[in-house]
Amino acid sequence: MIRRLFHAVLVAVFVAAISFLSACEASEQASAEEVVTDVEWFRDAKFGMFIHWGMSSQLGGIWDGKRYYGITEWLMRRAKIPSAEYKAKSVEFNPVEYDAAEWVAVAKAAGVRYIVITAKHHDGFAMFDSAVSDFDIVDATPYGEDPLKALTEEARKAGIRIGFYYSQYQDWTEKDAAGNEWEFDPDDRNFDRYLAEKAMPQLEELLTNYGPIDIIWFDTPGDLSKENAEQLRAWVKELQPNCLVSDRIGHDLGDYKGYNDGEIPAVAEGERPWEAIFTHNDSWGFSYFDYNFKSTSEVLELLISTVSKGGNLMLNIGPDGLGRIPAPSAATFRSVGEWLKVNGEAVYGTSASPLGKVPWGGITARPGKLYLHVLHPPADGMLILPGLATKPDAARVLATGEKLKVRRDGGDIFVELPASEGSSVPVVAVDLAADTAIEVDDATAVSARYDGARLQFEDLDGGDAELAKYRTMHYFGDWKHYHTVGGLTSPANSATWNLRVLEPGTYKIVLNYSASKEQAGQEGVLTIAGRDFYFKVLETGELSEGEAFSPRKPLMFLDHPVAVVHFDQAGDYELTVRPEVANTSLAKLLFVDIRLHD
Ligand code: FHN
Repeated sequence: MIRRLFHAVLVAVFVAAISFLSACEASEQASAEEVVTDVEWFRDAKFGMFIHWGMSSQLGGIWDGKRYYGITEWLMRRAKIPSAEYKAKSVEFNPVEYDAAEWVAVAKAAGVRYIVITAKHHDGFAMFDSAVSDFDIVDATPYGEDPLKALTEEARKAGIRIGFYYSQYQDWTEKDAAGNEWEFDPDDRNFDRYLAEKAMPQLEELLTNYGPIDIIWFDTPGDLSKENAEQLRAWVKELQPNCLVSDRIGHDLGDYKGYNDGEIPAVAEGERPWEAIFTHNDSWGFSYFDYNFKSTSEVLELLISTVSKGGNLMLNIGPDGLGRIPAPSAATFRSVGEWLKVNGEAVYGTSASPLGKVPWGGITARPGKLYLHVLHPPADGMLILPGLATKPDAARVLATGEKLKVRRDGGDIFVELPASEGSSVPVVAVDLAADTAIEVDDATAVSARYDGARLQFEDLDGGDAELAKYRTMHYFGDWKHYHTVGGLTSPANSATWNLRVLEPGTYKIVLNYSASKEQAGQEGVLTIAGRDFYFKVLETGELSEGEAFSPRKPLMFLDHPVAVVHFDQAGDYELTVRPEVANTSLAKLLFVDIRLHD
């Protein structure tokens, strides 16, 4: 077992002090040419609200009586609607029930620290008063008002940062922009002209007429040149030096890192602040037929998974054509906010977990403290803190202040959560002793109290497996991401996990994978506690001949039990998976489950 020794508290305090000093130095040194944007507010914000709202919200995914399942803000492109016809529909967009104060009240109650709203999406419709184009909410609709004015004012009053989404590359009503090949020939496109005549002037409006704007959220950079992306970035910074630019400006020119829609990274890359972007149901814009709204616990799980890896979660809502936030979204955001009201200390301004993987939830940290977010409370309440070598000074339930016992058992430290702890997702605040040492424990704890354990790519301890990422849609555009263990092409390639079995027990070992026709039939072997268990990969899902993988079809994952193992004593074990003979990559292995087998 590999163990790395860190003096976490000292390191954290030192790092915080250094970054504070460098921030001060940086701001003193910043000259007019070299703009240094403050990203620290963003790093600390942790929870944001994304709002997709435009004239497509009125259509809600329906055109000419036909339902277009999937993300509704793409309706114009999916139905290949001619610009003139689409534009003519703007007379039906009359969001008379829009109430900026009410939206901000929901955001405030939810505890979000920033809001990003679509100022212009790919359909080219401006949700603000634009002198550059008449295709905007003030000039082209009976509503005739600028909703962004009220929203920015209300957000600022509530102390919530505000950002504008701006589609810089796709604009389906403009022949010089990208995305509308059903009407315009891409060879005739003059993108520089589009930038000069529409995108840059509209950005100037957005960054001049609404006070300080915290983020310009660019999207789908496509084949936008580096020069164009630099030009856009420079323009934003010239107009508002403190405005952050999202990652999807392209060419790695964003002020922070962003991941794909609906993706939490297996392992966050680098030191930059980052954002995971999810929508509350499966569509970004309002849909008449998408009811797959995440529950409060699902949102909390997303939030905790993100913040325990050091990132921010920006969660989207899609208000309807009248300007109403869908009731399930308002309710869920509000109840997430209830949780944050008592547990916010464990979220805002925290950093990633310094410990190894925990089977009961996630951990966040700040100097001298750990926060244990208990998503899956074990029946006996014993929360293992893998890698903590020094017994903490104290532990208490954040919501109630109730003091909890901290116990050392063998080499491990456990916090005892009372079985009676009623709150959904309780959080425990742990005060670390001044000289706390953290040994990053790479092994995954296996115990009956956690019903076993799950091993994923990010938990690998050895071998030479590679991260194989797949994304597929169910309906159009509702991307699902899978981080699988790949690269197992020969017996010499193995995926290895270290296990720390906490007490004797019997477990069933289940591989969860997806396999194409090509992968099916290959033999693999799982080795544990010195025993080899052979298996043959089963085909999952129907794929047409020669088609290994299609991002437009759901990937089907199968539970394939391959072993029952009895550990007759607690201790360290190694589990490996490898192909028996050289072939194509063994399978798209999503996880290995070690399930209690009583
Ligand atoms: O094409 C857009 C989509 O409509 C939506 O705005 C999402 C939100 O992140 N961004 C693009 C796809 O990644």
